Formats: sequence, structure tokens, C-alpha cells
Amino acid sequence: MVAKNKEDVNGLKVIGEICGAIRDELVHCTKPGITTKELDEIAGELFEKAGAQSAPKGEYNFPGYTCISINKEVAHGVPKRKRTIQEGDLVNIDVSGSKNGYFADTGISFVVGEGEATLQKICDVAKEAFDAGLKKAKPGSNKSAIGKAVHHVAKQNGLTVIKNLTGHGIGRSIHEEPTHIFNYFTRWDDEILKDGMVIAFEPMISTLEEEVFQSEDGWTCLTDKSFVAQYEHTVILTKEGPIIITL
Ligand code: M2C
Ligand code: CO
Ligand code: CO
Repeated sequence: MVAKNKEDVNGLKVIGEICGAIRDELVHCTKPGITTKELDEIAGELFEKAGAQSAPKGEYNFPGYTCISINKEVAHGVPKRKRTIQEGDLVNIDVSGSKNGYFADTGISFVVGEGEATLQKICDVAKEAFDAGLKKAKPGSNKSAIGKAVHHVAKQNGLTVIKNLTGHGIGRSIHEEPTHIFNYFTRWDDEILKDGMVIAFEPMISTLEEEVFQSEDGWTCLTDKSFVAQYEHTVILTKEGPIIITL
């Protein structure tokens, strides 16, 4: 959506704060021994307390309030009773929701306790790529400059990006126009960013492969032999600078 007035900005800020707080609480609760289902139930309670709805559940009938992906799982991981978090796991928690017709989406990858250095590295680079991409996300600029910056940061660090998952427009639904914010430069992607445009920007940094595939459960996106880190916020692009609503 393009946020047009104070009502739009306030509506987005309300759900942005809720999703950011749920994300932070789940990260805080992610300790060895907890299951992904237990984490998801915490999110369910927090959504209810806040009078908000889970977007994956509400919009796609996803079997969980949040997407929790571990190790080779990249995105859309389904919370499960038998999936216990272990020390050294790479975990991605992605929280998206709606309230009063406004949507927000945020996610973070992190390592549980002590893990392999490469895993921490991809998490750090995903954040660095987010910061670099956000600098290019200005009204009047070309959308493709964002992906160019993301890919540049990945390559500088000896890493690459996922090319078949992207960021997206958001606001009045979870996934809306612009449908793709790529993690790499595409010459034909010549859309100009607008003042007030709301995007969920989510760089995905990979150790090796550039494409994910879908698992047999019909949801989880996986790689064969890579680790991937995502860092996502919902951002309102304005002439005065970006407003990150899910901090
Ligand atoms: O938009 C995402 O960030 C998720 C969607 C959840 S709906 C099941 N919040 C995303 C992540 C990866 C791929 C596509 N979309
Ligand atoms: Co998300
Ligand atoms: Co998203």
C-alpha cells in the first residue's frame, strides 16, 4: 500500500509494534529444549492479548501463528511438537500479523547459544545487507537498487543470496504490490519507489545455493546443502526517510 495519511501510519505502527514485540519475546524464549510448537503457542497468546491476528493463519490457513525455520529450513517452517531446539541451531522466527485491517511482517535469524562461526556470519551479513538496501530505498529511486546493494554486500563477504524468495509490498494485506523486492539486481525491474510505499524488506543471505525448494509438507522452503539467514522489517518509505515500524 501507499500510506496516505496519519491514520494509515498509525494503523501500521500499531501492528508493527505488536509483531516486533512478539518476535523479540520468541527470540528471548528460544533456548535449548523448547519446541517450535511451544514457541508458536506463546505467539498465539500474545496475538490474542493484543487483539491482533496471525497473518499466515488468517491469510493462508498456515498451520501455525508464526513461521519457525531451523537449520536447512529457510522459510515457512511449520511449528511442531517434535521439533526441539538445540544448542548451535540456526533459527529463523518470522512474525506477521494484522490489526484493524493493517498488516506488518518481521523476521530474524539467529544462532542458539554457541554455534558455528559461519552461522553467526550469515546472520550478521543479513543485517548488513538490510542496512545497505534500506539506504537505497528512497521515494523516486529505482526498486532494483535495493537488490543490487543486498547482492553486493553478500558477495563482498564471500556469500550469495536467495533468488527465488523476495521481499514484498505490504499494508492492507500481507503480500501485495510491489510483489517482489529482489535480493539481486534485475535490469527489467524498473519500478520507481513511491512516497508512502510500504514494503517488507527481507534480505536472505546464503552460504552457497541461490534457490530454495518446497518440502513435502507443502510449506517449508529448504536448501540441500546451504545455510540461509533472513532479516526482515516492515518499512514505510518517505521523503523524510524510512520509518521502520517493526523495530
Ligand atoms: O513474507 C514472508 O516474510 C513471510 C510469509 C508468511 S505467510 C506463510 N512472513 C516470506 C518469507 C519467505 C518467503 C516468502 N515470504
Ligand atoms: Co516475514
Ligand atoms: Co515478508
